[in-house]
Amino acid sequence: MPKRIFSGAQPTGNLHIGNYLGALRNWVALQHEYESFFCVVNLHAITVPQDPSALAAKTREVARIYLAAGIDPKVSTVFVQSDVSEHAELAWILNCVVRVSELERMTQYKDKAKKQRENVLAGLLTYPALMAADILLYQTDLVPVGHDQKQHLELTRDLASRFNRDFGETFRMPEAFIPKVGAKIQALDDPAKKMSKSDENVHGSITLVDDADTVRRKVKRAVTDSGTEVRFDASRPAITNLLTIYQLLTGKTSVEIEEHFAGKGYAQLKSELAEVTVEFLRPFQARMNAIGDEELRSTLAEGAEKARSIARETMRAVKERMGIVGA
Ligand code: ATP
Ligand code: LTN
Repeated sequence: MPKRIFSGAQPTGNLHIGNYLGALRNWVALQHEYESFFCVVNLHAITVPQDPSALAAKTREVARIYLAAGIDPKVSTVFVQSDVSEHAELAWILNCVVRVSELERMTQYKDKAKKQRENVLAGLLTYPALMAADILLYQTDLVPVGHDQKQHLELTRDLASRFNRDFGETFRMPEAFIPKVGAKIQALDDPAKKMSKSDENVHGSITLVDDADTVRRKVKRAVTDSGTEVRFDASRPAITNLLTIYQLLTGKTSVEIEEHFAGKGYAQLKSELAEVTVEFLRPFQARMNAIGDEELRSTLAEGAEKARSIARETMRAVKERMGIVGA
């Protein structure tokens, strides 16, 4: 069987350069080496309340973002999670494999539950079972994600090996692919927090749909550290975060970048970072807008068809092993 990749992003909020640098750009780079499945995970999005029409629009926007980022639908399978009902079906089964204690230990659940206070939906707790279903349905080898998904990946592996042990070899063991640089882009307004789509403060992230003036304004407002030197330095997290974004967008090495900024101050770094980001986003947004509605619809329909044929086979094996049989 060919080596496979699966990954996805939620159609909530606005995708930001953290999502791009931590995840999407690696999907693009890896798609030629693996058989790849990139999914818009709309069933994950509803684990917190969503406005229905906004969710539908975001689902299509995220698919456009995948394509604009360079996912080639001739090479990779791009689809929407809810178009392949096997995701929900396997999620239910894995909900009967995972323990509540395991789910309650997930740090993302704990953080998000705190924000929802007493209105936490059951789906927010069981979200990792759905994520494991996404991955295991396709007999995935590699899952390119940002650092925040590491714990979910470890749980997915635990569930795969528990299922294989209890019911017989069924799932391939997936591995996380977390990039060395860019796996955790921090918020521009607070380098102690990750850049996040669900942050109420819009100044924390540069979104992939921001216009040039917005990008310049956000970079200018970004917090900096004490000191003046522009260097990669763990004790100066705000500057190191800006430098990391600059590094990934320019493809330069850290040594080249430090030489370039030697004797220049934070203001120079900000102004160059803003321009590099604007120049990255300009063609990106042009590509997004050039994708026609019909082209998008047919790409997603074909993707769902391809995904379904593989998902169906895994489900058949899962049900047979578990003794789930009907008439
Ligand atoms: P939220 O921040 O609202 O929880 P999210 O951005 O983490 O949302 P997704 O859209 O599902 O949620 O994330 C898509 C991908 O982007 C995942 O692989 C995730 O690990 C990665 N990612 C998210 N935030 C960052 C970040 N700040 N730096 C690097 N990668 C990130
Ligand atoms: N939970 C992920 C999104 C996600 C995902 C997946 C990523 C859902 N299913 C399967 C990789 C593989 C997040 O980033 N919030």
